[in-house]
Amino acid sequence: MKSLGEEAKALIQKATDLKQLNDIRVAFLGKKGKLKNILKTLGKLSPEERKEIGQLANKIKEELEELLKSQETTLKQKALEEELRKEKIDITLPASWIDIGSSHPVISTLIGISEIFISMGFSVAEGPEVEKEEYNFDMLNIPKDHPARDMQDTFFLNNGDILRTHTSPVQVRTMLTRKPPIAIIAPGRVYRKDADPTHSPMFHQIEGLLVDENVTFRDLKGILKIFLESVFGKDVGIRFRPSYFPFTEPSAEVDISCTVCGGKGCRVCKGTGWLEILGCGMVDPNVFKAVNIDPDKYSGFAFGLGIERIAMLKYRITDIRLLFENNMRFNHQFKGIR
Ligand code: FA5
Repeated sequence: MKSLGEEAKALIQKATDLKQLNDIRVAFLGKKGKLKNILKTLGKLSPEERKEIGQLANKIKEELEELLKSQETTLKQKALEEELRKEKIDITLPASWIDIGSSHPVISTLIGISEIFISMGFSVAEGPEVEKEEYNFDMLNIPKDHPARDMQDTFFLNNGDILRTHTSPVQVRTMLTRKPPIAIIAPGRVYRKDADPTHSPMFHQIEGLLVDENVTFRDLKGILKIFLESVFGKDVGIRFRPSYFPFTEPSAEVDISCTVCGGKGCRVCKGTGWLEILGCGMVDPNVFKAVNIDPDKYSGFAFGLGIERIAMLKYRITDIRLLFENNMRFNHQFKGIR
């Protein structure tokens, strides 16, 4: 029995994992274990011998149990240390790169321009991109045979509606629902059958409309001068050139001195030193009549500008299509720029 105890102790101390330890426990102390087997033979001994051997068996059992317990603690501790070692995270390794998004240059230009007009007291109005011909053309004094209505220029839907070709229908919608004084801007997407380095089939415009008593062309010039100087700087040259829009009379187009050559003449401005930037004019009395505003009492001005055109001039982008390709290497150049 003593040598059995020694054998068990040696095995317990050599055990390298918890399973081995359990096998040893079963082999020596289990119901059919070696110690139990010896105790079964005690019947053959005298009562004194039985007592002595019984006490010895208990002592060996207690010693083995104690040893098993302490070895189990040691092995559990070892297993835990091994697990922690495997799961250890090396916080000195560089982290994987997380790319943080930013505003698209068209959107940041749009927000920047809107903020300039909002600071002058204009509020923001919106209208639908799928529009009625009535609002996009008729009520803006654009005759039925005007070339802009041609299938070549306008996207028509099967039900006769169109994709708005400019933001000017928001003027009509606003004047139908609100009475003067009115001072709004209407930013949004517009659509035309156009595609080349400076024209895109979908682009953004900002419409401006101010209606009140005694509004003059001078007010229009003043507001646009403040706006253009805020975007392009105080030194920018500004000129108003007579033009024609069916919904304004008189009408003008506004040019700024070329942002690339500073007015000397280059490829971008086609040698003229000037770049066209927006259309504008005094609201035509026929438009006022269509929306039930008295043209003898009220006057107003309107303007419309292309956001992409302004973004291109501001950031010297030479092809409008770059703005819509979503090439991240291109877009990232404008991170944090307003
Ligand atoms: C108009 O759309 C008028 N509604 C502007 C207006 C409003 C005039 C109120 C008077 C009063 P126009 O077609 O010129 O005008 O377009 C205005 C601007 O949109 C242009 O100066 C140009 O910057 C931009 N633009 C026009 N077509 C495209 C296109 N296909 N892609 C990108 N920008 C364009």
